[in-house]
Amino acid sequence: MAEDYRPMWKEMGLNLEAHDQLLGVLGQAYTDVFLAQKNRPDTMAYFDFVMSEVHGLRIKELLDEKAAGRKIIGSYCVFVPEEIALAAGATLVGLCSGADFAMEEVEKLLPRNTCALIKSAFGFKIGKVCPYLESADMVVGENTCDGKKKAYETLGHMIDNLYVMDLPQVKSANGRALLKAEYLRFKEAVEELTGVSITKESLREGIRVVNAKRKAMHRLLALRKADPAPISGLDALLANQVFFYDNPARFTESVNKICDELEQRIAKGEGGFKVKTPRILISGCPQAVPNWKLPMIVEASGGVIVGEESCVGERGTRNLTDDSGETVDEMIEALVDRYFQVDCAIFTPNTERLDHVKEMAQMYKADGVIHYGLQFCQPYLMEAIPVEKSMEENGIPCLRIETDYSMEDMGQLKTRVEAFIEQLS
Ligand code: BJ8
Repeated sequence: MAEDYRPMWKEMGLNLEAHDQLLGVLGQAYTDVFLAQKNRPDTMAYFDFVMSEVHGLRIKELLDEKAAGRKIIGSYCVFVPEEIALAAGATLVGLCSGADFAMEEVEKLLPRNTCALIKSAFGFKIGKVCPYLESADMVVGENTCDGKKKAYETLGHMIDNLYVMDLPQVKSANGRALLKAEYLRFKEAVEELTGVSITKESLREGIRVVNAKRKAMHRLLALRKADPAPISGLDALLANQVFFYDNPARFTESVNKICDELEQRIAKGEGGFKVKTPRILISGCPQAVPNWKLPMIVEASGGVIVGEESCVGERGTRNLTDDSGETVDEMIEALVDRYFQVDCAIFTPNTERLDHVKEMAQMYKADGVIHYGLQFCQPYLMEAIPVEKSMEENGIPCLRIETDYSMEDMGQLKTRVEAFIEQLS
């Protein structure tokens, strides 16, 4: 980071010492994992810059927005509609975190057998190391898995601006009605926060901006069908991660630039990997920054990741919202239609997800699927078994991984992943 942001962090109330420690770990991991890759698209330089400024320039932008009267809304789930935030003149940022922090303190508040994603969110709050969380005027939790649902009860005592969104668990008419009611309630809460009434024009614009972001991600994913793979899974995952906190218009433009470069690479038969490198689809829990453990292992073990069936991936970005509604209510309906298709493992039954994993494996010509389950994540670990069965029935090799954010099992994971990739090639 070129500029000294310490005064800014101090003013935000961050714990400077702990924050330095976190940034040091993040910077080192980024250098070791991303900058060490070969044959990266030149346009990934934008994401290198974003990551170098992840707690710097981007936070300054958010604080400048706040100074100009714009509100910042933080979210832990892809069910929180960015379109509504944008329509009310607010900015939505993702808060899920992918690193262990202040674990001893966290385990005084949460059972040890809580998934790493939830513990990480608590660690970042306890340690006062997340400028996104500290800058948020409203933090949205959601009733999804039991772990998150109950954790928000405790988090609510630690932050005074927590808003909890109820979410359906069944894809029924009642479930859809609940989602619509909750989106209307969220719209009201955001309007109250910002003092801005959402109009059909502003909602249409919010939908347009988010659709453009998602379309750029669809384009990127489609290009990954090529062999040789034009981009590493690590770089594609990074784009999916940055999706949650970058300025939306700038993000869209940057991903489209990457796609332009990848199209040229593909036309010349070039790629980041050799032709016929074993192609892997990752399916399962979200991988938030800086959780790059599994893709790093896969791509260091002779494979290339060609898709992510994940909320930090295609589960989060697929499907656009129809913006042709004539009224706010019609557009809210369109949002509900779009989001109700998200096949998170909190739904029961959730056979759509099995179909989706199979479709993705076929579409991206994956030689195998690795199911990524965070330890203690019941919804995804439970679904890992039917996913594996469905893959077997369709002749697609599948490896089930269960892990956390620590590096202790790296050796063991590498051995298993190497053996799996060996079997594919
Ligand atoms: S829509 S996947 S972002 S809830 S890993 S906290 S499920 S125990 S994150 Fe998610 Fe929304 Fe669903 Fe997507 Fe619980 Fe599992 Fe932890 Fe998880």
